[in-house]
Amino acid sequence: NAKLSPEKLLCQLRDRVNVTMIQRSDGPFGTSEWQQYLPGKSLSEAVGHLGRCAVVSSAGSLKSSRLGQEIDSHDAVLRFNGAPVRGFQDDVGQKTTIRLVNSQLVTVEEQQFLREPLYNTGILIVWDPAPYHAEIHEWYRKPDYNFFESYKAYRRTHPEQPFYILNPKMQWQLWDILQENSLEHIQPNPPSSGMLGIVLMMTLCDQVDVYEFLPSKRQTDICHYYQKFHDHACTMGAYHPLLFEKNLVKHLNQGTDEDIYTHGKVTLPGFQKVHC
Ligand code: NCC
Repeated sequence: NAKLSPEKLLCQLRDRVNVTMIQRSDGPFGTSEWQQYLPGKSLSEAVGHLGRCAVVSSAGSLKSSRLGQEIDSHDAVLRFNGAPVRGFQDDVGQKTTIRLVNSQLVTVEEQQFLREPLYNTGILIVWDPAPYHAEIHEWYRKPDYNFFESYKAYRRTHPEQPFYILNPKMQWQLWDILQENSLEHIQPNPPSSGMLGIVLMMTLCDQVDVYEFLPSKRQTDICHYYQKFHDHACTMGAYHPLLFEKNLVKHLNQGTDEDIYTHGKVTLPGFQKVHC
């Protein structure tokens, strides 16, 4: 399916996907009001150098996986949206270094987002689907979900917790590479939080182990490990080009097929370890 060798593809990802957080110098965020809200430290200053990292998808197949200890043995753990750890430690671990949330959660589920202690651990990053290769001003005027007020409200109540806004240019740089390496036309919607998080961790860590993004033998139609809801689209994708993301990640895997089958585990190198 993929057209480039894994080595070349890694170089494309490293060189063409610009993973940055919104900074005080980014156009519409240059106002004195925004200066009070955006974190002073950069993300790399906040996390430091990371060795082994784990990315934990929210898939139902994590249920009964007993991967918790293995996940927690990593230097940093990335989780998504409202994925809980309390009550699920045996399967998903308890460490949360970074939590990547979408703007829909921050806006539509604002009351829970502002109240739930789940969000108070680790570094938060929010992302919002932007128009294809939109300029930052255009996106700022018309975000998919207008999460900016909720972001500010959260920052006022948790000023010490690092909370970043992902620069939206990354999603389409990544989408272009997904499209170029697929034989079919991909729906023009941004990659899932899962895929964005994987590439984010490849910029921060020496090695990235991804759990249950490629489903193991526990594959199920249950959407999340923390809910009883069934939907095939959670694993295969509907809005997000999930199937294409998974094909790409499979192509890049440096671990074994056995690890995918038994643990849903994929191993990817950090970009600093990639030689182009
Ligand atoms: O479900 P979601 O994703 O929060 O899952 C996080 C990431 O885990 C991977 N995943 C999840 C379930 C599954 N069976 N297989 C998987 O591989 C995916 O990579 C996914 O990105 C999102 O991407 O942000 C998403 O968010 C939810 C929802 O908005 C949040 O959970 C907040 O409530 C979306 N669901 C709906 O809008 C109903 C989902 O489409 C995408």
